[in-house]
Amino acid sequence: MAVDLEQFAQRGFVTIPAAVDPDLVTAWRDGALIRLRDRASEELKDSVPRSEPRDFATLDPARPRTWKWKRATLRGTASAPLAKAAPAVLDGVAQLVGGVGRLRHQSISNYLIMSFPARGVRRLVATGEALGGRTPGPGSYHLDDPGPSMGLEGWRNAVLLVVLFSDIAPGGGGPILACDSPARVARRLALGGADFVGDDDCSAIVRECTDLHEVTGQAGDVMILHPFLLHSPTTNRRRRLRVLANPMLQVSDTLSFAPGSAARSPLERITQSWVG
Ligand SMILES: O=C(O)CCC(=O)C(=O)O
Repeated sequence: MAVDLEQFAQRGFVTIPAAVDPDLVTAWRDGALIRLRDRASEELKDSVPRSEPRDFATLDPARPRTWKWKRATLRGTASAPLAKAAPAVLDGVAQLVGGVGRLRHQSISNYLIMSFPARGVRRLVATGEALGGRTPGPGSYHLDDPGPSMGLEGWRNAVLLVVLFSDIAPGGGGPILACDSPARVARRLALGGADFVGDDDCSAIVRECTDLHEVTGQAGDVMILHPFLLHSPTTNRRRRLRVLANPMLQVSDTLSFAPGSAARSPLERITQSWVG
């Protein structure tokens, strides 16, 4: 299935439904809480609230009452080649970056981010009920791994994947994508001296964004995001544990994002078109 380049140019992302091998999705999702309980000292990257690895020993995967955290992230301890685990994603990314040979890595890992059902909030129960007015404040939007780049030169980050390992209903902790941010981020970078490590540039841009999209979907769906797409975590107001991965895929050379530089791919051409 070819990626809809028009949608990618307009909204900075495309969705590939049912893209990941369902057995892998089940194994990694179902293993997540067990890894957290049994191997937190080796495999926990961080949690909110911050906790000692031994605190997870009382977590019972079958009893949500014992899930005392808002979020927890597990390090990647296993990986799977995209060609086998999610071939349509590899094809889509290759189409965007100008060929699979340009990618530095072609795999996904079980680096998983869990968002637990929040406590002390009004819980959403009806299936159609949306996030409503409860959108996150501008300060929680960010770029992943912006590195020290202050301009459009030197970028290797090509696409950010959002890989759903659990079904996510509206209000179920799916991140919010600021779909009209990538062009704004590109234009800010083109001016030079940008700082996307701190909050200021991110917040200023998000305040201007109007196309905010809450990620929802089925386990196995994958969104391919432009690396300049600002996004924010949200509170999980459902009863279901939310599990996703969001690996960045890089090219091994650098991307020609600056207008006038030699674009080799739709990703570069689209980015240049945003700057004009
Ligand atoms: O967990 C999420 O909803 C988003 C995670 C995220 O944005 C990140 O880890 O950078």
